[in-house]
Amino acid sequence: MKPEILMIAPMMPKVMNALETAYTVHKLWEAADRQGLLASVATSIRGVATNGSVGIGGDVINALPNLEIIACYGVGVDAIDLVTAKVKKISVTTTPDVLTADVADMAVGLMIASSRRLVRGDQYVRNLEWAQKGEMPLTSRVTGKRAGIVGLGRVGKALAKRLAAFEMQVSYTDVGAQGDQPYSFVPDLTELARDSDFLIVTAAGGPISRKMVNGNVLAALGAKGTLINVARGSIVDEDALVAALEAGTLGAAGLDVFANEPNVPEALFKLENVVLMPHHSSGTIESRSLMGDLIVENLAAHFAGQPLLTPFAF
Ligand code: 8YV
Repeated sequence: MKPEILMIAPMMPKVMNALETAYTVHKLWEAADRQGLLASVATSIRGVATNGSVGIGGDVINALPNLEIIACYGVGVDAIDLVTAKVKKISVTTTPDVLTADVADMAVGLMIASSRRLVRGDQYVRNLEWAQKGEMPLTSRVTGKRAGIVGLGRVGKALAKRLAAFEMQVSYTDVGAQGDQPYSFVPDLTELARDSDFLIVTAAGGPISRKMVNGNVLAALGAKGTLINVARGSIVDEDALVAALEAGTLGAAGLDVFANEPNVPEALFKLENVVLMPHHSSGTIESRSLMGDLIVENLAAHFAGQPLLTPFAF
C-alpha cells in the first residue's frame, strides 16, 4: 500500500505527478471543509508536503498522530511550527541552494526596477504618455551606489557577488561578522541603513528578525533610500513602511514579500515609487523544478529508510 501524505499547498505539475504516483495524496487546499478532511485522514498521514509561505502550524501537526516527515518546498522554515515538530521527533526537509540564484537575481531586478522606475516607464509607453507628454521624469542610478545587505546567508552572498558587478560598495549586518567575506560588517542595522542607498533584506524570518526593519531603520535609510525585501514580510514593520513611503521619508521600495500574504496594503497600489511582486523570487521553472526534485527525493529517502538529502537541522 502506498504511504499517505497530506499536501498543504499545490506544487508544479511535475511534482504533483511524481507525488501522486508514489503516494496517496490528500490535498488540503482543495478541501471545502479542511477540518473534516484532516479528521477523516488524520491517522493515515505519514508525510506532509508544504511550502515556505504556508508552512504548517502546530494545530495541524498535532492533528496528525502518525506524522513522520514534513517536506518543505522552500528554504524558509518560519511558517513551520518547529518546536512541535521537534518534540514529536518529526523530520523536516527544505530546498536550500537550488533557489539561491533566482532569489538573488530578483533582489537585483527589484533594485533596478524601483530605482529606474521600470514599471512606471512601461506604463508611460503603453498609456501613450510618452507621445503626449514627452520624456518621462529622470530616475536614479544604480551603479556605484551603497548597498546594505540584511542577512549574509546563501542569498545574501549570491546577491553581494552580483552587486560587485554594479561597482557597488557592499556592507552587511548579521548576528556576527563573517571573517571570510570581503564586505564590511556593520553590527547595527540602523547604522547600516543610514550608510546605504539600498537596504536589501535577505535574512531568515522568525521571531528574532520580526519587525527588525522598523520605523527608525526606515527613517535612517531616508528619502533617497530604497528598501528591497526578498526574504519575509514579517521582517519589516509594514505599517511603518507604508507610512514612510506615503510621506516620502523613504525614497522607494521593491517588495516580493508581505506581512499577510496574499494580502498587500492597498495604500501601496497608488505609489509610483514602489514595485510589487507576488512572492515569486524562486518562481522560475528551473528553481521550482529542482525544489520539486528535492521534495520527491527527500520523501522517497525517508520512506525507504535512507538518509535525507537536505534535512533541516533543528
Ligand atoms: C517560495 C520561499 O516562494 O524558499 C522559501 O522560503 O518562500 C519561496 O522559495 C515558496 O516556498 C513556494 O511557495
